Amino acid sequence: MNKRVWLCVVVSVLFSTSQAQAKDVIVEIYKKQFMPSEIIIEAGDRVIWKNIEKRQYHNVWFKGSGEEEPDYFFPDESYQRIFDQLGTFSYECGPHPKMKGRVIVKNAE
Ligand SMILES: [Cu+2]
Repeated sequence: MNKRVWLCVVVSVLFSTSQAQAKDVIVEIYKKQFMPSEIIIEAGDRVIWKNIEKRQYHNVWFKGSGEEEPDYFFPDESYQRIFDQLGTFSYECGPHPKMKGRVIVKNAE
């Protein structure tokens, strides 16, 4: 195997490995709580917030990041986001500011 082919194999293996590691992490919303309220994930993971209330709507607002408040989502709906940046990201629910959570993004090992 010449050098270039070898490099190509190594790169594609690394790439497919990092792709395979990205995972979905579920946060359920019930009785006006994010469960769990704090999660630790790796860069590239996707967080899916599922509203499992009977009738209450919510949103997931990263207010501290200076973002606009997103739309509400209703029971049986979800909201999702992929985290590529490392750091701690706090959020709350726009209509219910007592509902707070945070996402801690660490480097994939
Ligand atoms: Cu809410």
